Amino acid sequence: MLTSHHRTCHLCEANCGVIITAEGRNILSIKGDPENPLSRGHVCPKSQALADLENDPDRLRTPVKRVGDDWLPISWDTAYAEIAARMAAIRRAGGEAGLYLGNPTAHNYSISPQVPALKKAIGARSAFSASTVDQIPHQLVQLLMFGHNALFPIPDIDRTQHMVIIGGNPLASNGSVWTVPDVKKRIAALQARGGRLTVIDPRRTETALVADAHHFIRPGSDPALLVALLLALDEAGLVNPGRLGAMLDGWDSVWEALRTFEIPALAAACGIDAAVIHGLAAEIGAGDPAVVYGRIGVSTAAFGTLNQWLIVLINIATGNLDRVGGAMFSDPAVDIVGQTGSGSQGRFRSRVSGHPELLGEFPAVAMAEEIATPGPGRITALFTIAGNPVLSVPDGGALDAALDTLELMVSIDMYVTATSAHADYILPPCGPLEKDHYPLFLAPIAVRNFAKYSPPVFERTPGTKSDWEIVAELARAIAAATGDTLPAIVPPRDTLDRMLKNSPRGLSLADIEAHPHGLDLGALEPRLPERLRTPDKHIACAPEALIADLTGRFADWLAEAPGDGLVLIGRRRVRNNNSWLANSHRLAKGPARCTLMIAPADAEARGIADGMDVTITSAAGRVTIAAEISDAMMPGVVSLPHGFGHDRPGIKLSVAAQRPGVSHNDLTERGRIDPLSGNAALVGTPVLVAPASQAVAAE
Ligand SMILES: Nc1nc2c(c(=O)[nH]1)N[C@H]1C(S)=C(S)[C@@H](COP(=O)(O)OP(=O)(O)OC[C@H]3O[C@@H](n4cnc5c(=O)[nH]c(N)nc54)[C@H](O)[C@@H]3O)O[C@H]1N2
Ligand SMILES: Nc1nc2c(c(=O)[nH]1)N[C@H]1C(S)=C(S)[C@@H](COP(=O)(O)OP(=O)(O)OC[C@H]3O[C@@H](n4cnc5c(=O)[nH]c(N)nc54)[C@H](O)[C@@H]3O)O[C@H]1N2
Ligand code: SF4
Ligand SMILES: [Mo]
Repeated sequence: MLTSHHRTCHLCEANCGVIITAEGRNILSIKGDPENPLSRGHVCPKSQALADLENDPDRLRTPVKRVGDDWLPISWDTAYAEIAARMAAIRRAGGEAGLYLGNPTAHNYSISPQVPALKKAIGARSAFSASTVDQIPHQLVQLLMFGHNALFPIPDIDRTQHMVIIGGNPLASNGSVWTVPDVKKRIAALQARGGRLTVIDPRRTETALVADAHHFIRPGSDPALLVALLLALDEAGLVNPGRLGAMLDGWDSVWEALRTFEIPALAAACGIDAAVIHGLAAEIGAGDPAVVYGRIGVSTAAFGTLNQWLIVLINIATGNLDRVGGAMFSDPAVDIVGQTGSGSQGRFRSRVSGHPELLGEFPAVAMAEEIATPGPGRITALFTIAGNPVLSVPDGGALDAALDTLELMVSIDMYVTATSAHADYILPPCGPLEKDHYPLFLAPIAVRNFAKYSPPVFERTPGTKSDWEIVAELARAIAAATGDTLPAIVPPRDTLDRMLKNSPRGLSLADIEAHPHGLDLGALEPRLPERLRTPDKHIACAPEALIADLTGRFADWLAEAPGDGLVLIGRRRVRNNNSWLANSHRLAKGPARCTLMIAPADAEARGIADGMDVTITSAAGRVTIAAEISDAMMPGVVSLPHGFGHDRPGIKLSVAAQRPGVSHNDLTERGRIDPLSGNAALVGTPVLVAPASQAVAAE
């Protein structure tokens, strides 16, 4: 029998509506849902991987236990009992447990409500997640300025007249911290109404190619551009916060700090002409709605928090924060802001490097040292949920080695990956289309207020479990073994229904289920000052830590002469998804995607020809991969995608293994972080690049 299912693609933040047609369990087609109010029929090639994931023979179907180099299928009860007994013994002996939550936990609404129970059961002091290789600087800035870490300003691309994208490539990524399906059409619409897109990126990206202007920038130097833009606005008399003026605290202190800098030196430091900076300031300050947005290239940088703060300041200075066509706040069906604490900072510190906790977590870069460094409090048991930090976190080689020293490691993952290959037990969730879906964390950052619930497409295969059940049941088993008690498990649909009803819109899950294409809750509307969570409903423009970072660390950096060697940045391609979709037949097709892009002059200076194998060496490690000579690269900058390296020992990904690539994070350094947020500085790693034949000859 043919069945048709309205579903949300959960693979990336865009949350496109799809229509899946199936005959029994055989998927016949996956198409965009034209009636989805948010995605309007858009899908990208990755949507087709939903079928590959469901059917992948490499996907684990039962819990497995490591026996030597083999994996022995075991029952859930046996897995829970053995893990619980081992964890209880570790706790009795005073051992510490750690937890890593990977990116897909943000796309599975039912997992996170169960995590606190597991954290309690294993007694974990140390939680790590993908947040600290990603968006934590946004959250810190929002906590400091708006009073809640989850108050994300959303670029209102559909109504702006000038969008500036700094260090983001939504044409490949489909948008991030910005749920904006079909961004290409939205950009075309912006241009059709006479608006402009400017892209600032060290690579002429897919997004740069459709932009009205693109400027190369020296990796890591973005605060120089952002400060210069603010000063240029000021010089031209274009600082005009408008109605925001009454809400601004510390505005004068901001300018006092900014005016210690001068545009010529800043322009020289970022590699963008002063005239271009003045021109851009004139455009975004002209009074039409405009919005500046910055993503991975500026978040995962040594000045990540400073960058995000300066971006908010520009949007304030031009009167575009909380303005139609500017950077706006949502009114989502589930209001996370109203139902969670604002966020914590610095309540305790990590054992080895003394990193302050932020939102209850330590930086992901600290995981390896917390496992490897002997002494009381050392992590000897690690639980990973939907994460592959060996490939995703700086200095994967160090983590690789550290994981082997653990007494117990449990991975909740459906594959044997570079990370789960180290586990003692792998507990796999059921197929992705056997789970329900709600965009709990993504709907609140969407370009329209919307809600969509997707029931499972297929009935659960007998004997399989959803992630949330695994986390909840494992927690209870461990608690029972250690003599703790945990509250009864609340099914996720009930939690979701309660969160919906407790939100200002007061919708129920049934209300949302009545709209299989998704429920449009309207365009974003101005929400300040009511939406602010600061005690006085003011925006704290001059957080002490940021002023100090600007006038201290950044000023020192600016005074230093720039290095003249190559620096490495990353890239995303439409057909990749972080470390894990490489096992999809459909996505793996086409040209090799793990290549080192290098500018023609840099290649020539090193005797590198197109397609030649080159070695890339950093302070953390060395890899060898083919070069791709491209004039899309800024001279002095090379680009390598992350999430590859699928030939590490033990990995069982037969499609991915055919073209394994190398891991970018064998080159990134654990010591390069943004000290304010603990975020990894993934961009701008100093590297040496040489023909592989020379490296061999030298050894
Ligand atoms: N050099 C460099 N490194 C980076 C980045 C970069 O730009 N450059 N980007 C960083 C960013 S932004 C992120 S978000 C991180 C991501 O890094 P991670 O947090 O490690 O996430 P993924 O690489 O997406 O790995 C997801 C893992 O979860 C499994 N998985 C997928 N879906 C599910 C599910 O539904 N349930 C369960 N239980 N498991 C599932 C997959 O098999 C895979 O092993 O990487 C970061 N690392
Ligand atoms: N197809 C696909 N889509 C994805 C993902 C994926 O792996 N594949 N991952 C998802 C995830 S987890 C995330 S977080 C998002 C990320 O979404 P985006 O941030 O849009 O994705 P990136 O392609 O990493 O874009 C970062 C850009 O920053 C540039 N850049 C590097 N260094 C600098 C710098 O110092 N300054 C400036 N100004 N720019 C710099 C890079 O050249 C790159 O073009 O994508 C999501 N969507
Ligand atoms: S853009 Fe993202 S959500 Fe949309 S189809 Fe592609 S992977 Fe799925
Ligand atoms: Mo991410």
